[in-house]
Amino acid sequence: MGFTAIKNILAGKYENQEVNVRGWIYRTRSSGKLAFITIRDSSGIIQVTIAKENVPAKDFESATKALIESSAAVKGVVAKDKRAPGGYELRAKSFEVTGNADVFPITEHQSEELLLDNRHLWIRSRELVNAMKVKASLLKYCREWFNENNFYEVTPPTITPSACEGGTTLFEFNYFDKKAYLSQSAQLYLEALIYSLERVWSLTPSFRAEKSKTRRHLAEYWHLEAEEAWVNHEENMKIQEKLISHVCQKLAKEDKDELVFFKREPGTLKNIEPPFERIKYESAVKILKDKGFNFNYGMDFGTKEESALCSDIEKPVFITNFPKTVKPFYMKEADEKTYLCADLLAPEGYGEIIGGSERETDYNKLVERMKEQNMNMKDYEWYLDLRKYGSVQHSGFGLGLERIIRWLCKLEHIRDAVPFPRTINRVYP
Ligand code: NSS
Repeated sequence: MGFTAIKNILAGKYENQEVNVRGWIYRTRSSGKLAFITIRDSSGIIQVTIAKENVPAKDFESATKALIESSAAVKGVVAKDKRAPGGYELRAKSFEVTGNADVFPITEHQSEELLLDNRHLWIRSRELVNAMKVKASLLKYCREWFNENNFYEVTPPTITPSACEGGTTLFEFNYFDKKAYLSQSAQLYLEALIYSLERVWSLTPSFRAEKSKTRRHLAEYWHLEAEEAWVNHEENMKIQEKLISHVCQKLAKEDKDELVFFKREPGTLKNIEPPFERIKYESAVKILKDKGFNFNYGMDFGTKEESALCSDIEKPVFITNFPKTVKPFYMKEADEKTYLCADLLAPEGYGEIIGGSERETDYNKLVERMKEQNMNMKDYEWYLDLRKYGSVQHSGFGLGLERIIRWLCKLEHIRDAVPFPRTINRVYP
């Protein structure tokens, strides 16, 4: 007889049947001849009732002695019981403690720091379990969308000789006595790959030495990036709209329990359908001024400005045509002052989740811009080659997975969108 997932028992599929369940002790309480032990597996939590006379004597003894987070395998009969959390309980016939736990270092109401020090254990918490489930679904639906839309998944390097997003957030390391950097973005490599495959996407860790402490920056995050040949700025935004909408529709349909756990009403995700509003940076500056911000044309948005721009909207919004002074060298110009680019801001004040643009295809313009920004041309020779051998119009974007999870799951802090967060003052465990 195999093992049954707790979720399926709670769904009412096994009433009065004998099942085997395995998992970890979540809560435990006993009084004389009766023990109530809740067991959690990856799918849910169920109460097990152990009556002393119904199980072997050694089982009762070890079950009542076992501390929370001990692992256990239980055989029992499923019974409907209103008093049990979830409406069903398991009446044990046997209860084997398969791995005894020491006193668990995490109890209720712990400090944030203690939880982070014990992250390897805290990832068992319901909040992190549910966030990880939503993330797994998000990845599944993104992959599904790219597969259905003629994109090739590719595997770019994460060790790089140069910056993509400017030198200030680069992690440098010693690479066989040469300087190398952890990748900030796969973009430049994806740009090279479109000449082979036309439409490509990749999922890689990206690294940013972000020196400020914020609730939306990680030093290591998961970056989903796409690059498309023969695609302009407007079509690039349409691709993003369709991808985000697909993911939201699927989550609203397939992942209700996890969303509701985070108080995310699935209906709000169903509404996320194209088109998303497009607001030019210039107009965004006016909006901010009207809201009382001391903000001038040419400045970059910080957390507060972004939040103000997306706090009372229900669908994501594109902020387009940023001034050249606040964006990297590779974007195609819209006019003398601005680029053909867009940041996608999530609703409810969560801020930027995607950055994208059409790319500069003109060799001379790129060289000129790189010189203006004092970039080391030698490091980018290969990238400039791409403009020499069959340059084509192309565009792309990068989506921060943890940023999206933070929005979808209404997380206070981005670190809970990743099991082992890397931030300015934390690299352990
Ligand atoms: O810097 S981005 O805005 N753009 C790029 O890296 C482009 N080279 C992507 C491309 O076109 N292929 O970063 C893209 C997204 C951004 O919108 C955020 O969602 C996320 O990456 N991002 C971050 N997430 C978490 N932590 C940090 N520090 C972070 N930085 C960017």
